[in-house]
Amino acid sequence: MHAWPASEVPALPGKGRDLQIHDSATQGTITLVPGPVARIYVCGITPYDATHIGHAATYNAFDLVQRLWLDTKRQVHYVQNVTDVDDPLLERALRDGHDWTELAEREIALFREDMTALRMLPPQDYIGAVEAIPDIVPLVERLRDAGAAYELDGDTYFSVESDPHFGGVSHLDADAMRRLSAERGGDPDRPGKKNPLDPMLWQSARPGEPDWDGASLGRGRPGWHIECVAIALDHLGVGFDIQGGGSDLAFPHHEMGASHAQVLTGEFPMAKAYVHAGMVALHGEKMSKSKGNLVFVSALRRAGVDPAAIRLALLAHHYRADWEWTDDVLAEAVARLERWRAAVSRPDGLPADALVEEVREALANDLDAPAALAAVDRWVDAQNASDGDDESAPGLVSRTVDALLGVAL
Ligand code: 5CA
Ligand code: ZN
Repeated sequence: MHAWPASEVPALPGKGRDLQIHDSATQGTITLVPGPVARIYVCGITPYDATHIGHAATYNAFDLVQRLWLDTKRQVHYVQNVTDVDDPLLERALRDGHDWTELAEREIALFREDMTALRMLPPQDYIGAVEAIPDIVPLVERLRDAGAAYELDGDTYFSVESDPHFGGVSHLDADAMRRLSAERGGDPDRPGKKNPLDPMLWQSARPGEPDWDGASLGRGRPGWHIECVAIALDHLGVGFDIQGGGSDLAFPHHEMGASHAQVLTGEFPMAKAYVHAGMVALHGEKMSKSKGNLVFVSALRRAGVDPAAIRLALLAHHYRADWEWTDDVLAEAVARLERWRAAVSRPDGLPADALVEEVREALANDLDAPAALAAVDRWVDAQNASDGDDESAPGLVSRTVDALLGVAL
């Protein structure tokens, strides 16, 4: 599947620092020192509704990671999936009388437009679940042959007890796991399972639903967690630097994925760091497609909001915080964008070499985008209040904000 066009990333003088990032698996901050090619897998959308601000905030966090790594003069291998077949997508298509493939295609197209407008750098590999089925089936067969999967009325389940490290990504107790499993696509109450938490690896064909050739598994469709494991292992291999997503993916999705990969590769966890972004809320509740309390990026764009202002609104919140979208959040971002643009549109200004280092330092410190914005604010305020004569300064600030924060001034 094709991704979206990359905006150019200006090169900055000097070199960025290595990223210190909070890792859910070790429950602490670790310093990531990738090889010459940094490897990241970010869980993509389930395309049954348009990109909302919550999605945009999560992808913004991982875009910062990519920009930081590029600034350390590494290459980045970024993989993202699209869950283009799953229960919520099929249910929405059925509810609205649409063909599920057309619904998915339309929403993926809109997501590409939104990502492009927000200057999110694209993944090199943008892979749909459907196109990954030929890679998924043999992995499920291997799990079964290793004794880590079992059949229940034609469906194939993963046995969480086959992984001694199970629980090592999300660190939740059994009650919380059971509750979240029911909320997030699992079926803990289905009779006959060995452990209520066991997730589906391969669901046998159901009447009225799409199905594919599953070789010895029979016709059917893939489970959600094995989808991301297959795509990640296939394109990045085990031991890649970051697996990322919103905090609602820590359990069961990333937990189950790490367990699948442990049985398949002997390594745990699959990624060096499990990075989780906070949840964006609207009117006091997590923005979610299932609840419908959404602010769409595309709707804001249609209403004439500058995508750079949307991006600044996202950057004003630390990626790990849960926060609420309000009109004030957007108004502040619009005002900040105007101030910044005025400051860099002058022909000269205050030297900005120190600012480049401050932004680098802020981002390397667990992606502290609010601290980076505060540093730029300080330069902008001083610049607007003085008459510096460094002719290279406004351009350097523009390039810094563009390269490291993805904001075009
Ligand atoms: N396709 C799966 C991942 S493999 C999925 O979770 N799709 S999604 O469309 O539901 O979400 C896409 C990404 O946006 C996920 O990382 C999810 O954690 C994140 N996300 C969803 N809602 C919010 C929210 N309100 N705030 C922040 N991030 C969110
Ligand atoms: Zn995923």
